[in-house]
Amino acid sequence: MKIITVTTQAFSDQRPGTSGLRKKVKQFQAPHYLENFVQSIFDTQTELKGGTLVLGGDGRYYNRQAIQVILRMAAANGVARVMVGQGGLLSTPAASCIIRKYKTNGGIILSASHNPGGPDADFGIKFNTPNGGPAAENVTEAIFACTRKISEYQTIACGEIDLDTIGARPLGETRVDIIDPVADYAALMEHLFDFRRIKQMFDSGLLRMRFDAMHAITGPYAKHILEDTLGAEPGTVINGDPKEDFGGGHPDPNLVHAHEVVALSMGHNAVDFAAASDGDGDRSMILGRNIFVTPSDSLAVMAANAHHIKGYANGISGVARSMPTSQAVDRVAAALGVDCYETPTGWKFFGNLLDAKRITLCGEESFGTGSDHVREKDGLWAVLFWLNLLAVRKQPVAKIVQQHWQRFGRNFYTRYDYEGIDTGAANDLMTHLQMQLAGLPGTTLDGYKVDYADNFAYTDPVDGSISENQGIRIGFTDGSRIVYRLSGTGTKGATLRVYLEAFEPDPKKQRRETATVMQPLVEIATALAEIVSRTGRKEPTVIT
Ligand code: G16
Repeated sequence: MKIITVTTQAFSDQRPGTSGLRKKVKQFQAPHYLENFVQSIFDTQTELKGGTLVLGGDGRYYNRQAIQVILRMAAANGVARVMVGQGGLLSTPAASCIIRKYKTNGGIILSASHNPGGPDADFGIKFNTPNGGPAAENVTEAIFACTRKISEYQTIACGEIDLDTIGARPLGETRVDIIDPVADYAALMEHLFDFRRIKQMFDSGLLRMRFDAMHAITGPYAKHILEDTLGAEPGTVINGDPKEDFGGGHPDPNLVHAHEVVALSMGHNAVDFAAASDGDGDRSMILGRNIFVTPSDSLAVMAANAHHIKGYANGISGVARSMPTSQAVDRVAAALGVDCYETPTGWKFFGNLLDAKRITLCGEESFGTGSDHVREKDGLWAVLFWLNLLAVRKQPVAKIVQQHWQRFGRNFYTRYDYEGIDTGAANDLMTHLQMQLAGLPGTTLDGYKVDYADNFAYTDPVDGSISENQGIRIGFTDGSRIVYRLSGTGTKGATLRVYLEAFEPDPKKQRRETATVMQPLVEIATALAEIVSRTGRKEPTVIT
């Protein structure tokens, strides 16, 4: 096998964001763009030489081509073995599961998650470390530093590698294993959840559900687990065939983009339980009959009910949530007497806490929940957790959630996204907020007294690393909050996220409409940041 060294020039824009490097497909197709980033992974993650790499993606446009490029470079860089999901497919949580189960040296996951796919849409790449989780900031910064000075990369010349036939084959000195993308993940789920009980619930016709795979990666996983193994009726999984452009849709499981399954969960003929997952299978949206469970509430309900679930029956060691996620789970942690951590946005910040066994469950408002079973958030896992809970408690979703609010209080929650705004204007808006922080505590905004106002910084309790500038928090004395952040996952301009939360302990007031309850906070948040004049937007692009 002849190794070819290709001369290249560095790009200046390859710093990974919240979750890896995400750009337009066209940018990744530019000569050397993908190769430079991949070589920077091999140059910095030296244990991959002679080691094992897991490789797969969410099946979006350019997935197959990128896998061919990476396999050739892996062979040239002396990787001993590459485990590739059949067809180049691996959901993000399945990749995490496989990295851990086979004690590999890490994985490369190709995905732009919930962003649209297709020739004019988005692509992404991220490296997961041997613990199965997204690389921590010191690793992504090292990869970024390498991309800034790279001058050559290694590859080999070879024909198209067959990605579709399961089995092992040589590629130069490297062994390529094409593996079943579903089997290991499905086995892990069966270990965690009471499949017998869930199957009984489906067999007895007590529960009708729909799962929207949004033409993305979870289709094959959901069909195998929900329909073939657990006996949910055929047709339970909708939009279950992965497509390179996600059927032209936006595979983001929220009330706006997953409207098809939302509609099936509302009205007289509504199903009892519904859910959706995203492009790469790590996000989840949970719906009951005529009720949307916010991701923050879902995390809190899971924490409060974990003892009902086989895999967590011995109790949970602690919980964590990202800073903008509602404080609902904090109240559960207090009641259970376990620690609760507030981390910056980004699943990578949960890794150390999980590895150190300080937490068992964690989650984010951005439709992600997970546990110590892998080191990624996990969409189908969340669905199975709820199914197991429904099988045990034998109550509708709405009842379970309302009883939770009665016991712990309700954290009303909403998020306003202003997508694709001018980057300069977005940065100026954040600076404008920053400059007001010192003067806010003690003042009253439209009847809400400011308790604290800061720019969130996090010191990792395990390794002491510090992450600053993680979003502006304004907390009020009644427990409500406004949080502002700029997204780290967009590919066009800037996205301003405004997160709003209000606490209601009185059960008689917990059934009010979220929009009505949040309106005063929306007005304060909009005025304080001068959103309309600074961004030119009267309304957000998406409200979730
Ligand atoms: C990623 C991260 C999450 C984060 C989300 C939104 O999710 O893994 O931790 O909450 O992006 O981030 P941002 O607000 O910066 O856009 P995913 O599902 O896109 O990989």
